[in-house]
Amino acid sequence: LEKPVPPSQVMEAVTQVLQRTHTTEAQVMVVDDDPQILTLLRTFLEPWGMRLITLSDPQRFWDTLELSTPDLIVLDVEMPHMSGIELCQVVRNDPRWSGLPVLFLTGHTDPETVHQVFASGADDYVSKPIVGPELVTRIVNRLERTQLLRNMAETDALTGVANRRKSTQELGKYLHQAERHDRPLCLAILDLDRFKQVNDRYGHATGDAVLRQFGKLLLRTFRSEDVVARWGGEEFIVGMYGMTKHEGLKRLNQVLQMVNHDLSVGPPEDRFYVTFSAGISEYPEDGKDIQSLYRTADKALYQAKDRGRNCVLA
Ligand code: GH3
Ligand code: MG
Ligand code: MG
Ligand code: MG
Ligand code: MG
Repeated sequence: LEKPVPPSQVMEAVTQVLQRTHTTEAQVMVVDDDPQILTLLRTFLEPWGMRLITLSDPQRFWDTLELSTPDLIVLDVEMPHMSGIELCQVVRNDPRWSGLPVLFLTGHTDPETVHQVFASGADDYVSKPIVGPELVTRIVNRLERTQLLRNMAETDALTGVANRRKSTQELGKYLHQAERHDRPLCLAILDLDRFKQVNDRYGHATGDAVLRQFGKLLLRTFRSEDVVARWGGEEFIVGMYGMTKHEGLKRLNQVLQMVNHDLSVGPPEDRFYVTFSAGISEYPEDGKDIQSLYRTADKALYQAKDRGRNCVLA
């Protein structure tokens, strides 16, 4: 089953990759009809902090996949009832799992099997007998690439806060949770005041720098579980699970004070003090979906602008 223990340099290389990537907390789902292989993978992967979900019956694959939402799956090629190749094809055609990395274990490395493995949409394969360090590094590299792509797809490139796509997903999850547990959720829209002036007076690059500083301040200020995102242009949103409008208003006013105190640009004789206006809505009283919550918050934002800006209204 197992090739001889690898030399210490190899283990050192694995350690380096893991230190670089911080992917050790990943959940890895392994499907193999051979229980010995499952045990072997446990001994290889668990010491690196990976959490394993092992499955010897491929017929339980879909239920397990939905329940455990792994970061990567490892599939055996030959199993009773269903081959790993068939499973991989279905995974790739399901939008929920199409981005999930799939790695194969196979005893057959003939060109036809290898071709079928990759044609099914696999990302990589490891041949049996399994060599521990090779398996670990292949898995870690794959997790690293996936994480990188995910970060790029979810992050606003200018400010580093979440982008619209990511925040819409997150808000959707929180709304489900709020409904299930009968909890409030507070949505705030923040729009920088007279931001066109920043660009006109100091140039676009300075405008960009202000947006970056503003994003940083928001990330510093809100809880890690809050949804902080750039919705577009000089407009940001914050979603606060479990918070009422009243609590949200209080926190946004604190942020406004910080911005008033900390954010300004331009030379002393031509200083621009950054301010923002914000509107707030609350689930469920102002709306039950993102669109209606957004609409209500946007109305409040409009009123805040109308009232002279640099204020928060609910
Ligand atoms: P108001 O107080 O009514 O919101 O005034 P405003 O000037 O902020 O609003 P307006 O919608 O007229 O202008 C928004 C400005 O934000 C114009 C646009 O050039 C600028 N902006 C949007 N995105 C970016 C960006 O990524 N970088 C920079 N530098 N400016 C941006
Ligand atoms: Mg098998
Ligand atoms: Mg504006
Ligand atoms: Mg505007
Ligand atoms: Mg705007």
